[in-house]
Amino acid sequence: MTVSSSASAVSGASATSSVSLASLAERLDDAARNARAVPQLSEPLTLAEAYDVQRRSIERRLARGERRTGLKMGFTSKAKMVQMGLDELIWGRLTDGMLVDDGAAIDFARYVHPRVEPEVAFLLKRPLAGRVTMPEALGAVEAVCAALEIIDSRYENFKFSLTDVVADNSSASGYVLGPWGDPHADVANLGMVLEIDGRAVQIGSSAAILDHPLRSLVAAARLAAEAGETLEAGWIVMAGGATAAEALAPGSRVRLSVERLGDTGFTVR
Ligand code: OOG
Ligand code: MG
Repeated sequence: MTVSSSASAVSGASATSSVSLASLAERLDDAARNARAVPQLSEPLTLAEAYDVQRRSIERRLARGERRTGLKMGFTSKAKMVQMGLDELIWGRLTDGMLVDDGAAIDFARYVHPRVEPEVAFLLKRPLAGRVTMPEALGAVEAVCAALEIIDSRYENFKFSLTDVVADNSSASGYVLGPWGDPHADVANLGMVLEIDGRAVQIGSSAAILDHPLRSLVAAARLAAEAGETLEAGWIVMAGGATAAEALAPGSRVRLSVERLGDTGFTVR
């Protein structure tokens, strides 16, 4: 009797906490779907629980028919850390529902308060799991491209703690990929110019991304493994913003040029 009641108390407690993680995932998923901001989480979460909320929120998208396409890294540059006031590497999950075709138009109304940032993306031809070296990471890369990330925090005023942003899929909202290029192109220090409406609004270098964007891929393999994930062949890995992000507005015309890798862009309507 004592044993069974304490056993049910224990399972009751874990069920309650998993229900509440599920309800946080639902809250954040709904906020993204309805483009309506929510307050920062008042529930205290560990980092592992925040990633669990993220996983659950993405599972809701997968249950609606979206397909997992990769992983995004965040806070891989000083500029991004300074802009958002956080200094730990974070990551989020990408799905095909977030892909914006190169040159396409997005609807401002489908976002809460979208921003754009210049990145580099890798396409993997082989899985990467756990601790890998830079040469191993490079060996798994099929192609590299200039990429734009559309981030959109689901929290009011784009303000969050580390666990808030992780639970919110690290603000992942959209990604735009330029033409794929040679995986052996030296991407260590490429000039990057982000233009909005024909005006250069951010100028930077791929070296701002952990001194070399490939380091971000190495970190992605390690961090994903901590959550039991392998980076899969065919996945896209977004290396993280090289500069601070810029706010988007209806009518914005966005263009990114990356030295040697080429251009990509989109518009907002
Ligand atoms: C969090 C996502 C950070 C990056 O590239 O550093 C990120 C945010 O800034 O809202 O995507
Ligand atoms: Mg980013």
